[in-house]
Amino acid sequence: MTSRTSNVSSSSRGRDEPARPAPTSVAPAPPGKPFQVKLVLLGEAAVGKSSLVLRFVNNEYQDNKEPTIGAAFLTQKCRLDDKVVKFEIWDTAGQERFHSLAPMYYRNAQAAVVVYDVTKAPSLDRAKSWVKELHRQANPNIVIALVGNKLDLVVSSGVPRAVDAEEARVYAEEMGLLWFETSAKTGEGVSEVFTEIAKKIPFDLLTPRGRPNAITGAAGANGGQNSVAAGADGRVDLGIAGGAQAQSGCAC
Ligand SMILES: Nc1nc2c(ncn2[C@@H]2O[C@H](COP(=O)(O)OP(=O)(O)OP(=O)(O)O)[C@@H](O)[C@H]2O)c(=O)[nH]1
Ligand SMILES: [Mg+2]
Repeated sequence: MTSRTSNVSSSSRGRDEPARPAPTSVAPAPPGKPFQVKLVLLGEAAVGKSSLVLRFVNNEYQDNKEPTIGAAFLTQKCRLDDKVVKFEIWDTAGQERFHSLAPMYYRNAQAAVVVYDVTKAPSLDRAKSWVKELHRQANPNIVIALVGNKLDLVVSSGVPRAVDAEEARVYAEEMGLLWFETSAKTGEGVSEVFTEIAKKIPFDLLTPRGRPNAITGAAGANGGQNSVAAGADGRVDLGIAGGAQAQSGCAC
């Protein structure tokens, strides 16, 4: 049987806001608790991390999205065969001044999405250094996806490609990573990133709702939400898109 994921609910909210009700037009979660998967996004500034999350969670896109300060926290649920996976997503700030905060967000993460911009070669170098850091310091079972974003620019806007797809794919294969090219703007490839990550999570090492597990060190039910840290300037951004209402149209 082929694996299938579908969106069952989504939210984007600040720390103190109540969870939003699940959209009504999506399938209800099957009985049983969801598997909570802590996922962190890393990558150079302006590669489109927040835009990818906004596309995945709300199926929206904003031109000229503002840089993330500290980190943003969002959740999204997907159904995968007989289980529900609840992604607890930490969208980190790519600006160098926030680098020292990153370990707080990738610590105990079960998945990481490392993003580069297909039109900016140095962003792949930065992505490679994030992969190295994750391999050195993150959970040894972490599922890592390398994602080349802004594909629309080379496909339909005539911007020259700066990162060869084959070179990135081979690198990802050698490092044991999933690899995708996406456009947060058009939505191309975005849901696949999360679908394929969900399929690779070693659920036998997790417990429903992500209770601490001796093997994985998986975060507790509120593990991610509690690990909030102020940015270098003392600010924390826990919202996205001004707390935009979650949409049911996610392509997950
Ligand atoms: N053409 C195009 N532009 C994109 C895409 N994704 C993001 N952008 C634009 O790139 C800029 C940066 O996007 P963000 O999502 O804020 O990037 P980020 O990686 O979260 O940046 P930081 O929060 O500073 O780390 C914004 O102006 C987005 O609108 C994409 O797929 N295609
Ligand atoms: Mg951002």
